[in-house]
Amino acid sequence: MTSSAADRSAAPAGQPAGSDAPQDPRSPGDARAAWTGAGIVAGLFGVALSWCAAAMLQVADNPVAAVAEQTVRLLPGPVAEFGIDLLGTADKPVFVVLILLVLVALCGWLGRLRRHGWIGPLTGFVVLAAVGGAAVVAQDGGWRPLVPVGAGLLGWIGALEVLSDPLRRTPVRRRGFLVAAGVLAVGAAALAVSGRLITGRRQVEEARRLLHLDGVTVPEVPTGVDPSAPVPWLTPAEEFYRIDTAFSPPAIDPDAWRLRVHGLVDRPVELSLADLMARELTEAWVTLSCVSNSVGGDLVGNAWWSGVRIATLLAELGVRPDADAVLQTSEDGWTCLTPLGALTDERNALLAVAMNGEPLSIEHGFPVRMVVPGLYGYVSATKWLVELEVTRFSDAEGYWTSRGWSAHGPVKLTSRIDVPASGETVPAGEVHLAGTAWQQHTGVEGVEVQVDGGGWQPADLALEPTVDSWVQWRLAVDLEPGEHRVAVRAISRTGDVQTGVERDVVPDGATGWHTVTFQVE
Ligand SMILES: Nc1nc2c(c(=O)[nH]1)N[C@H]1C(S)=C(S)[C@@H](COP(=O)(O)O)O[C@H]1N2
Ligand SMILES: [Mo]
Repeated sequence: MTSSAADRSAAPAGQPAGSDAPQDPRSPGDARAAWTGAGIVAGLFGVALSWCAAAMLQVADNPVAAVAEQTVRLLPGPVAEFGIDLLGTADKPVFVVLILLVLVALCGWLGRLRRHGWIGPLTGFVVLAAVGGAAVVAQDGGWRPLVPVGAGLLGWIGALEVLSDPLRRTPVRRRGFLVAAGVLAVGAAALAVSGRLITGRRQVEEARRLLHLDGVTVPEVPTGVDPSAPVPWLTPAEEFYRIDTAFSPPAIDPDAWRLRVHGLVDRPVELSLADLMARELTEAWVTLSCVSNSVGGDLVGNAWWSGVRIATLLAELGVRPDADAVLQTSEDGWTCLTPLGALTDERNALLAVAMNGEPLSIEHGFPVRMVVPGLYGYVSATKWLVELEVTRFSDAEGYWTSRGWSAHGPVKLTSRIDVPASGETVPAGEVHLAGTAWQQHTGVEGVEVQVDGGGWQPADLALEPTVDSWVQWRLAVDLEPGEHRVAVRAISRTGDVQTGVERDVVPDGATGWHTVTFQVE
């Protein structure tokens, strides 16, 4: 007990060891506590590492849970029943916690043994890992579940090595030890949280896969849109731009999901997904775009949305006359404030459950999000929606509005050149120009193209099946070899001509003509 470097340093000159000075940070008792602490921190780190590895490898059970499960199986029937009786449905988690406590206590003891060398703790770790390994194999079979066990074992050894180094120095490096212990503890917590997030997400993905949404139809690309357009009419979910403040997208269990609608309404409600699906479903092509999209940018996508019209719901709930806005809140706390008018007029403002004929992906708001044609996403398109509060602009503020963006966010008239790209080289002769244009809820009447600063020429438009979707345009022009510059502008169905004045995205969306420069050879 007194042979280690830590203990030698525990009796500095002039202070008798074992005197009544237990507060001395370098006393023997304190050294023992430090070694125990090292064992415990290393133990937690290894367990967290194995848990996270199990989650990443999609192994059904992590080693601790597997040991719990197998122990319950090995218990004599009456004992197990007694436990289940006593603890009810909490029996499993309680048992896992018990095993964790025993494990951590054992690791603390192995940490103390480390003072005398590696043989004791190594033997102990290997025995514990063997127990875990036996349990996961009994549970799952195969070699895969052994990987997390191995990772945990290496985690134990590595962490204990890192922690023993400062304790074995003369004098003991207290600071070094505390810093290492702190870093490993934070690392263990981060691993445990990631493991939880990964498993949570997997469970929700499975629930999403099994979810059947009655009445949702697969999109049929309308005849009349351009099948050979450089940017396809329908944007698949995986390619749809994604903008949110979520560090990792919330994984919401669709069975547990509720939408609370309250505020300035006569009859507040709380809806489950089943309640929502019992209502009439509306499906529509709607283009969604972001206020942060720069001129010519690609923060825009077009999808077939299925959902419930928010206007009908609000009408049933009886909106008070003094209301002029709806505050939307997401599961992750993000908010936006939407003009009430955009949610109650004839447009298809939807509580969307499906995108392109499938339940929303987790990234795009599963299980329910808002889609409001004509407004930028930051004031209208809340993903992972959980709450709607009918309110007033004078009483509430949304996430981005409180950070300098405009309170109202109507989509501006926009057009884009998709081919040729700037810097591209194309063969001389007939050059094919093509792109997209949009102003949701208003609609695009025409698109004009300007070549090398000349006059504006009308482009051919494909079908725009609804004013809420984008429209594809194309134009073939004869061009001589050399450098050329092409600009585009749209004309809205209300007769507005897209402005050439260049403005930045802040506070309410960029303006200016998209221009490309390319070589003809
Ligand atoms: N919960 C939540 N919803 C959100 C956001 C967010 O940060 N959090 N961003 C909004 C913005 S700015 C846009 S442009 C759209 C983008 O939706 P998408 O990621 O499905 O394309 O979502 C909106 N909904
Ligand atoms: Mo956005």
